Order: sequence, then C-alpha cells, then structure tokens
Amino acid sequence: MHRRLGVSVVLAGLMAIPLGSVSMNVAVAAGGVIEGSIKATGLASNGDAVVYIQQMPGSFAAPEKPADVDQRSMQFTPHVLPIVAGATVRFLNSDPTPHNVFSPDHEKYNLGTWPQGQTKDHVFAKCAKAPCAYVQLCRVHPEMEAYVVELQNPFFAVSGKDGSYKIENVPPGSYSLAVWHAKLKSPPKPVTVDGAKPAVVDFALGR
Ligand SMILES: [Cu+2]
Repeated sequence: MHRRLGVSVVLAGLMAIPLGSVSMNVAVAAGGVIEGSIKATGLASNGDAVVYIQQMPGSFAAPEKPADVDQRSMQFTPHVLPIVAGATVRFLNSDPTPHNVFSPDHEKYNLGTWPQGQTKDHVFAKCAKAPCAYVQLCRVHPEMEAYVVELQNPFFAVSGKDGSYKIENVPPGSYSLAVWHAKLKSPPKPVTVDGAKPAVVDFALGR
C-alpha cells in the first residue's frame, strides 16, 4: 500500500515539472538544489557571503512575516541578512543597553534608539538594481556593523564559516549565479538546475 502511494506521488511530481515556469507553487515542488563552497581569499572566515540567482523570471512578493535582526551582546545577529526586495526587517534590542539602528545607504533611515526588549520595523524600498546592500550601524556603538542585502528573488543562501552554501527548491532553468560579500568579489557564474541532482558551483572571492 505504502509503495503504491509513493509511486503515485513521484508521478505527480514529474507531471508537474512542465508547469514550473508558470506557477511558483508547482515550481517549488519540482525544484532543484544549487550548492558549493566559497573561498574568501585572505580572510579567516569563508562565511557571510550571499550566493544568489541574479534574475529569476517573474516577480516575487516579500514575505508577510518580517525577517529578524537581533542586537545582542553588542553585535547584530545575523551579520549578513539577504531579503527579497520590499521585505520588512524587525530589529530587536536584546541588550540591557540602548541601541540605535541606521543606514546611510539607498533610501537611508534612522530608526532611533530604543531599550532592551523593544523592536522596530523597517520596510525596505524596492531597490532599482539588485543587489542593494545596506550597512546597518548603531550611533551608540560605532564598532557595530552588519548588512542587509536586498535581492530580486528568494533563491539565495549565506555561506557558513566553512564556506559551504545550499540553495534549495530552485525552479529548473539556466541562471546567472552571483555572490555578494562585504569586502570581496567574484564574477557571476552560469548554473543550470534540472531538479535531478544538485548543481555544484564554487567561488573563489578576491579583492
Ligand atoms: Cu549599539
């Protein structure tokens, strides 16, 4: 019984593939994986690189749920946060000291300074040409720094300290895969996702 059920699910999945280009939901069901590793030449960590598909056909609504950035132990966490254009980020202060959040980039904002346990939201304007990187700063603590990186679509991942990254549920197709890093860069690379096996793309970042 269980085996029969499994086969029918697989068949339904295969039949859904040709519809991938017209329906987001179906495309996700038949999606593939892009994975690989980042080498951040000259840096101690290979982390905090954003790997993303430069341009995906269609338009992508930002999620209703805000993405979270925490100010904790005198640091922004996460250090690098990719978002879809137009997304909301909720900044939380978890420290006993007041923190501020501002950015001098793009539409520019200063959300003010607020105490422990409180949050403030910022809705990011849709940037003209992704990626739009916004440095996040705190007027109270000049050493605090982080980044929000606004992208055209939600097919992105942030590399771990070991450099590994994985983008899942990517609709089959051929794309340009790009990397954003606060200090380093690399040209984009072509990638083809067929949904059958992971596409492996490695990047060596340099100055
Ligand atoms: Cu601060």
